[in-house]
Amino acid sequence: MVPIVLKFIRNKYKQQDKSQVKTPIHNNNHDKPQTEATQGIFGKLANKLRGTRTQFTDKLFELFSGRKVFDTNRFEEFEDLLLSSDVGVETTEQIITTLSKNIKRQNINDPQVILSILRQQLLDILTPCEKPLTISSNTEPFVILIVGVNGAGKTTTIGKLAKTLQVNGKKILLAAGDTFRAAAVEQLKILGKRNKTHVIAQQTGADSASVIYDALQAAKARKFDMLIADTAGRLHTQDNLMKELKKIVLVLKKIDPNAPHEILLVLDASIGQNTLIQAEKFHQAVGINGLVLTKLDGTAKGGIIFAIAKKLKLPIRYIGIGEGIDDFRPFQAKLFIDVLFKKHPNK
Ligand SMILES: Nc1nc2c(ncn2[C@@H]2O[C@H](COP(=O)(O)OP(=O)(O)OP(=O)(O)O)[C@@H](O)[C@H]2O)c(=O)[nH]1
Ligand SMILES: [Mg+2]
Repeated sequence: MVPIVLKFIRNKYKQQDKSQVKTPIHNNNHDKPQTEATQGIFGKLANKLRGTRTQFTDKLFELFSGRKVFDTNRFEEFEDLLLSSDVGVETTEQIITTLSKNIKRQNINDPQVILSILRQQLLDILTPCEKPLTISSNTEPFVILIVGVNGAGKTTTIGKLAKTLQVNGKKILLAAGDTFRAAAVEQLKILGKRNKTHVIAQQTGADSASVIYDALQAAKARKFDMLIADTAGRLHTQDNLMKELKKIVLVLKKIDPNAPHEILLVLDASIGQNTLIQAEKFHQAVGINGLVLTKLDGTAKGGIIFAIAKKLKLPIRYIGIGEGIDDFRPFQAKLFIDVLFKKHPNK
């Protein structure tokens, strides 16, 4: 039976919803005691997610505090909170339904216990998406294709990713596959210079697939560990974009049938439910291996991560939490939830 409040929400928000050895690059080490370094990471993430924490966490604590017995009538407010944090109608319904069942089954009314059940439920949604990028030890070069709509943060992510991987000792070549936008090649060259990373580029208007093909040949000949290829976010039509991406994948396979080894879709968290539609289109066209969720710092609606996890079921490899080169983290579900459930010190 659908709880009455869900029917209310459905009506209210109907319009809104439209063979190899692998080496993990990052060790998440959840269970280790917090060292100074991890506390630093926690603090930074808490600070970067303050938009979402103000919108979601503060209101959540308000809703579940000050009473000995939780008033189930307040579920309606809780649903509103989830929806206004961009969790999405379907995922909100699932969260509420599961929570109501748990409360009933265990006959619980202590708000703090309900809150801890909710926390676990949200962690359970995110945990399956915590699958760090792994690099096959016998795949050289390992090819990563970066895709996503314009402005999502692809090129910025390439800079951040290249730096992270270089720190892990990888020799990286970048390919300036976004030949559509005049400034795109230049942007990647500047990033390369800053990171001391080689860049293969041609002039604006060149065929993207042939730039990336040449780059893979160069990466092989010059024994790079990895090739990371940028792509356009917008062409004259979206159809053209998907055709171009398919062509890039095809030509790479002529050199290495397993390439690209990772197609990373970059999604801008601040644009909300549209990310789901974008992801479906890219996934249909080329098959996505993992996601990078950017701009989590610039939004109060970080709840989109739950909709993404629940609906797309794709690994979230990294999160972007700022414009700086170090504002980038491998996705860790428990850390994310811990930060989200951390009370502001002054509240
Ligand atoms: N606040 C914030 N800004 C970001 C983040 N990632 C990228 N940006 C900014 O988003 C804008 C677009 O980033 P780009 O990396 O150029 O995006 P793109 O996907 O390459 O865009 P096109 O090349 O036009 O397809 C830039 O101003 C970046 O600084 C992030 O995690 N947080
Ligand atoms: Mg770009």
